[in-house]
Amino acid sequence: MTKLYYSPGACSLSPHIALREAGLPFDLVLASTKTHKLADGTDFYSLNPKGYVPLLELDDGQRLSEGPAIVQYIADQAPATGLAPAAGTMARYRLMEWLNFITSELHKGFAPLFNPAQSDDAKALARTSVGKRLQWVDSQLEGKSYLMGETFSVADGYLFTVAGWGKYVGVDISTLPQLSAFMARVAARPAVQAALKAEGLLK
Ligand SMILES: N[C@@H](CCC(=O)N[C@@H](CS)C(=O)NCC(=O)O)C(=O)O
Repeated sequence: MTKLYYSPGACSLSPHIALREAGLPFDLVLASTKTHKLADGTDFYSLNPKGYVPLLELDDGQRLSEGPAIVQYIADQAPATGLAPAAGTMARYRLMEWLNFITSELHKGFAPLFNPAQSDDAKALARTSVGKRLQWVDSQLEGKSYLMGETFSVADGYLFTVAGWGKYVGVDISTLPQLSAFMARVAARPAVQAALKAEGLLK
């Protein structure tokens, strides 16, 4: 059985949503980002030397890390779902363009805000920079239900995960109408509700 190593509400929520949207069977395995241990005491570094979630373990024992690669792998297991356009098409490169933007500009842009060692000045800069990026995302959602148009893709699950961190670290997205509507639209999807419940983020 495929395993997804996750931590509640972390970036691993993105492949978690993708697995549920794809309708694939999987086990969800808690890997604390604080202790880097599994519930049975296994050192998570022995599974992923980089120490971070998400990590996907395939049926044959291979392990795949890095969120953007993992979600594309998942999408390609269920091509009929449209979670990713076919490889080699221009639309697939557009999806990769979004995934790379979300991972490098947004996901890592939020990182200083979760780091207690960062100064207030560094955090203020990070808030401004992430805020600008999210403003641009808001403009890109104008007239569209999802980043790629009317079809939900793995980039949407990733954006939903990362933009959802704003409320914990003082990045207000309520002033961004398209992004706010997008967040509500994605949150209402049954697979997303199920993922949030499974991670204990929704009653
Ligand atoms: N480049 C990685 C970054 C993953 C990442 O930042 N994971 C965080 C949670 S959102 C984590 O596990 N942090 C704990 C640690 O690095 O020890 C990816 O895109 O998958």
